[in-house]
Amino acid sequence: MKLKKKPVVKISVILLMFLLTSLNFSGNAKVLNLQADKIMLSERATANLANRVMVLVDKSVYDGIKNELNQFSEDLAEEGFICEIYPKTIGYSGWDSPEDVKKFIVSHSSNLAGCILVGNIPIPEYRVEKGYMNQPETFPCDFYYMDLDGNWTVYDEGGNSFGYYYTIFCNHTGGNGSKAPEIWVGRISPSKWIGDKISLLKEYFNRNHAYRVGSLCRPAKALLYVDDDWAKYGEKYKSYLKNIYKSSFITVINDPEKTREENYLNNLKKEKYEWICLHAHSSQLQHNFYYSNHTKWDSLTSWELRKNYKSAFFYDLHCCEAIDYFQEECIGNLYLFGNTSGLIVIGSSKVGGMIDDGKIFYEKLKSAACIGDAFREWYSLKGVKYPSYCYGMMVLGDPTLKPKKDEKPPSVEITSPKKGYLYIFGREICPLSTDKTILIGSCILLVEADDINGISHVDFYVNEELKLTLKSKPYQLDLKNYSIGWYDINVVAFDKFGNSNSDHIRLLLINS
Ligand SMILES: [Ca+2]
Ligand SMILES: [Ca+2]
Ligand SMILES: [Ca+2]
Repeated sequence: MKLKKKPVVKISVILLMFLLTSLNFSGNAKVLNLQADKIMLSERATANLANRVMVLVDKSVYDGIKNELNQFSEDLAEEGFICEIYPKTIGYSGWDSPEDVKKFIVSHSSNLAGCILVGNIPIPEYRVEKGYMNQPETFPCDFYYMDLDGNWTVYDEGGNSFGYYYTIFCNHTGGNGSKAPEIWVGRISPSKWIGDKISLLKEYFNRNHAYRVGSLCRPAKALLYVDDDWAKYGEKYKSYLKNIYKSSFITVINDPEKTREENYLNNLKKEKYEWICLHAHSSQLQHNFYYSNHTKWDSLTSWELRKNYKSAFFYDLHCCEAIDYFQEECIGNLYLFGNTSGLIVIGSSKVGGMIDDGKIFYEKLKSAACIGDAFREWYSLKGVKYPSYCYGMMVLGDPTLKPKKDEKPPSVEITSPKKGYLYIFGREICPLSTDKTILIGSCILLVEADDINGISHVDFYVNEELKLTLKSKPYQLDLKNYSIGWYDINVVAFDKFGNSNSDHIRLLLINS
């Protein structure tokens, strides 16, 4: 039966009078633990960390990305960095060689946390006499820019196809300083092969901004993907990742017959993970995944990574040569620019990588202010000791980033009954001229709660007493057993990181 409007209004007036004269009125229940987003304005300053960041920009791309770089600089300032941008011509009239660039960095190194190299900044190379298979190896080595006071012997130098002088270094010693790095370095340089350089750089800095302000986000989940030759170390590697991700938020895939190209790609395409750690045999342009008892393999090439997947933000590649900058279209660079979410890629330009499989890096990252700081510490403690295995380790992307802790509370709302409405037997009748709700007959209270990292549970308080805890949907409380009277109902939703948020309703129940 459809109720006519007039009698309902009469009922609401009568009930309103009851409402206003009610002795039970006790005001709003307190809001529990409502958290706001935090911005740590001077985290680096209070922690007494070096806080200058220099962005060295290839002049040929600078004009096209000026606005994005200014935004980047403002974003870094919000996080306690002082960001300085230095555009310069690459070649004879500007930065012509790795030594030129290094000289510039050293002469501006006071309170310097790190450098970000944008565009075709000269690539230092290093030569080890006994590299892979005990043979000499020469490879890109940005570590040369990270160590500001050690001694690097020139092995060879000359003109190269990039239009500046190449320099190959060897025999790195502490000299009058130390072999350990003083700063971190990150390289952001798309190749023409991937797409239009200016557009790719704009997109990179735009998503960097989006990540910082929270509009680009993923669940705090990591994928640890380990191919056959390291499969048995899956749990060990997971224990490293546990420094930054909750155990239940780390997916380990290490079944040798499962770890294959297609399976990896399917995981890569999901917007499920924030961090991907991959252990797989690789070369500059591909990963190889073994199967069929290690007798066959299939390959994922960098070509296949040019598909604009909305993949993870952070990549830790335990993959030989994945960041070999002799190939600008190396697979590492495709993780950074071949999709719409790459922010940082850590990997090696040579055969080898992190000799401790990242143990120290992840331990440091737990408390480090940014990935760059943890990476620099890993080099100091591990990398410097093993030139022939570790000196190819580099970071592509912006090392000031770090996976965010989830400090954002979930959303929670009592969607029914609505505040300030009259209900008869659960049916919404009309709004009242008050924010209190009146229920004639029983009703089910419905709550919607959501969070990027999932809801742990929802608590229902009735007149400040915890009546119900629900760990899964639907989040609802049936009021049928409650007798006539006034009720303050507070619902508190918790996400899986312990952040909470609440909603409240005060209602009059007229029940039989
Ligand atoms: Ca040093
Ligand atoms: Ca496999
Ligand atoms: Ca959250």
